[in-house]
Amino acid sequence: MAATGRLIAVEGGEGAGKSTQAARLAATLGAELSREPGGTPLGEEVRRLLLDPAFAPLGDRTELMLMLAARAEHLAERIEPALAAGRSVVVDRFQGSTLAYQGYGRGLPLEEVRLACRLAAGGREADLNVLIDVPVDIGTSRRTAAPDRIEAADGGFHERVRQGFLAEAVGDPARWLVVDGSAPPDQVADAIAAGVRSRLDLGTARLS
Ligand code: Z5A
Repeated sequence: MAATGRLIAVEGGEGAGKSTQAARLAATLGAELSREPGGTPLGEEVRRLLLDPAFAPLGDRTELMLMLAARAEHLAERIEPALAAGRSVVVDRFQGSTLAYQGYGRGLPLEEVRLACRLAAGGREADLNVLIDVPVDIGTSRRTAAPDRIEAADGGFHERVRQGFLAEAVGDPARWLVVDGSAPPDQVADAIAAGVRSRLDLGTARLS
């Protein structure tokens, strides 16, 4: 295990398989598993409000600020203490989702979203962002429940989100790993393990 914990974010659109793969990666690494929005009692309450269709339409800046309030608490209460104690954290969504959804998707100015993210996170960024990429129609076809407030946005929104994730990954290849999420789950897990192994020094025995 590395002396300092690492923060790995698993990112992607709806139905990409993030929750499935984040849990598998955390188990493989012996890392803590968490999610955003959420991860703390306050964050889970904010998540409930954010996803509730009863609050549609919600202002784009309101949505951004609620996402970031949940993140600030998540970092203070869980992520920073874990990293400081040498424990790695795998988080199901993080800053990449804010850029993709509130920036590219909702259309808030990207530089403002980046600035707000830095403020909320005290500059903390994921050491590695794993983007599980799937076409929007494949992700939507995996839906098993009624759409929440954000899932209910139109297909154009979700396509902008997908292209936004890909643009972020292309723009910062050292911090992003892109895997094909339309492959079977075991194949996706193998691609993620191999990519994480090649990018981060995380006790490679656990990933072999
Ligand atoms: N959001 C935001 O706007 N801004 C932010 O800053 C943050 C978040 C942090 C809630 O997130 C919303 O918050 C999200 C973005 C927004 N809204 N949207 N859309 P969430 O984590 O709940 O997101 P989600 O995309 O709605 O989760 P999801 O639909 O549950 O998808 P997933 O986690 O990517 O997939 P999964 O649960 O692992 O799998 C879904 C189904 O597909 C399940 O039946 C699996 O068995 C199946 N599956 C998984 N992998 C495969 C493969 N490889 N093949 C076939 N089937 C598969």
